[in-house]
Amino acid sequence: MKHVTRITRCAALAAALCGASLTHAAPVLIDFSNYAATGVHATVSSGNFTFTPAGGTIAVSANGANCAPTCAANGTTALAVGAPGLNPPSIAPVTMTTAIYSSFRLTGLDYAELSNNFVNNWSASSILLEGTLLGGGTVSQMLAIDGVNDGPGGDLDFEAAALSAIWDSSELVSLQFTGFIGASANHAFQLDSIALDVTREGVLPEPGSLALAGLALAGLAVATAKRVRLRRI
Ligand SMILES: [Ca+2]
Ligand SMILES: [Ca+2]
Repeated sequence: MKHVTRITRCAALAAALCGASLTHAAPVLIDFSNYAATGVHATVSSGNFTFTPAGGTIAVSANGANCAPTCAANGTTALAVGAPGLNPPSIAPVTMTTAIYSSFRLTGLDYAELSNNFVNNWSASSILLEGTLLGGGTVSQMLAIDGVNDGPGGDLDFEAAALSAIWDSSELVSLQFTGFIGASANHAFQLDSIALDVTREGVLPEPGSLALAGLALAGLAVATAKRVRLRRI
């Protein structure tokens, strides 16, 4: 019985030392700063996340450049989602996924119109966010776009999302974005500064932690052997 108790203590110690390193949570900011200029792409990647349209292509916009009429600008590069008939001809939804992290929580997001012109019916007036949860199920929120947009002028074209509290407790494996005008989907918009708390499972313990765990286990084994030997004498 005493032997079983010692084994249990040893296993508990190993779990305490090694288990803490198996899950790693950290903030990540997706700001598309790894792109230097405006360009059209099949997919766009930033911060170990990839944005893929259901069809067509998507773009990176550098301070609203290369747009007619003037596109929303925030002085940096941003993700530009188009619409059928535009360049890029993005087909909704655009899905954000990662091959690095096991799950993530959405903590912040900047968004804007693609253009300052709603009249031609291709720049969205709202964006639907749909998150797929780790373990199944979905969460969603509709964000209204304010229509304030003067390109690289003095107006604040991008707005910070007022995120629902549901995102605080939602561990996501993917997040989809669809631009709407009323009930009509597949319209253009921009995204930037997507803030996340990411979780990475299965990270190996740091070499220092492993060495400490090894030393602690070796120490326990020596102490146990000494006690056994002492009792046998
Ligand atoms: Ca940016
Ligand atoms: Ca705006």
